[in-house]
Amino acid sequence: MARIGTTLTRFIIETQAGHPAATGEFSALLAQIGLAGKMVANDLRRAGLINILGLTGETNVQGEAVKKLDTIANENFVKVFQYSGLVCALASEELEKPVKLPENWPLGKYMLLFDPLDGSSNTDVNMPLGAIFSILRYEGKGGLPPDSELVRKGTEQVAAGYLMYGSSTMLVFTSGKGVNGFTLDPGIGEYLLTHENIRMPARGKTYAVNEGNYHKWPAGTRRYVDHLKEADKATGRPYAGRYSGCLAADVHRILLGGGIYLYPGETDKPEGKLRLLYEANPLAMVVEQAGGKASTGTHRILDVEAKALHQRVPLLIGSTDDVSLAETFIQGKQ
Ligand code: AHM
Ligand code: MG
Repeated sequence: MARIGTTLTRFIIETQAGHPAATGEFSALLAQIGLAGKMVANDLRRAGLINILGLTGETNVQGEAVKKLDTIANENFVKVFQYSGLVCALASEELEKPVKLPENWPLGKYMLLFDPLDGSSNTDVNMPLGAIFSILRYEGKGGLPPDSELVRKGTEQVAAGYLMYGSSTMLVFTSGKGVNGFTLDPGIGEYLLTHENIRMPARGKTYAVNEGNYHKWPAGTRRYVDHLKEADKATGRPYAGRYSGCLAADVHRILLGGGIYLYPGETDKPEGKLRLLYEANPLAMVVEQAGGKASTGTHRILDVEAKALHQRVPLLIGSTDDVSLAETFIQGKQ
C-alpha cells in the first residue's frame, strides 16, 4: 500500500500491480506528464533570467495573446509525447487542431488533451501557474483517430489531473479511484506522495471568482456572490475571497480546504470563458473523485455533451454543498 513519501514511480508501479491486465502504458503516460511538468517548472524558475517572459506577438485559436511561455510549455508537452509510443493524438489549448502521432508506432492507445500553461496572465508577475490534462482511451483498429474522437463527454475520461507551479511544483491526478497529490522534490528530481487520497470538505469558507465581471453576470449569479459576502455566523459567512487568476491553483486551494470556484456564464456570453475538454472536464473528474461537485449551474459538467474541441462552458466547482447552493441561485430558486 502506498504511503506518504512514496515516489511517483513507485506509486505507479504499485497501482499497476493491482491491475493484472495492465500493460504499463498508462503508468508510463503518467510518468511522462510528470516529466513535462519538471521541464516546464524548470523553465518557469529561470523565466525572468533568460528572456522568455512576455508575449510572442501571436494570437491563439481562442483569440488570446500568446505568451512565450505558453508556446514553450506546449512544446514541452508535445516533445515528451511525440515518440513515446503512448498516445496517438494530442489536443491543446494552444493548437487549433489535434496533433496526430503516426510516428508513435505501434500507435499509442491513449489521447491526451491539455492546457499546457493555465493562468498565463501570471507569468510575468511570478504568480502561480498550472497545467491541466485529460486522458481518453482510443479503441481504434490500428488507425489514427479522426478529430471527432477527441471531442467526448467528461464521463469518458480514464484519468485527469493538473500540475501546479506554486511555491512548490505539484502533480495531482485521479485515474478514477480517488485523488492523490505528489510534490516535486527539486533536490532529487522526484515527485513524492504528499497528499494521499484527498477528500474535500462538504462546505468551505472561501470563494474564487473574478468579481470585476460582476455587472456582466445574470441576476442569480450576482445574488449568490452577494449572499457569500453577507455576515451570518451560523453559515460561516462572509466567505473569504481568494482568486489567483490561475484555475489550477484556485481549484487546488478548494480541493484541500473546501469552498467554491466560479467562472460563470455572462449575460452576453452565456458559455463563460473556460474550455470544457481540457479545463472543466479534468478538474471536474478530480473534484468529484475527492467528494466534490462540478456544475454548469444547471447540469453536471461531466455530462455536458461535447460538440467542439475548444468549446467553452460555465464552471462552478468545489465543495458539494457550496456548488449545490450556487445552483439554486443560478436557477432562480433563491
Ligand atoms: P488560460 O488558460 O488562457 O490562462 O485561461 C484560463 C484562466 C484560468 O486559469 C483563470 O481562472 C481564468 O482564466 C482567469 O480569467 P480572468 O482573467 O478573466 O479572471
Ligand atoms: Mg487555462
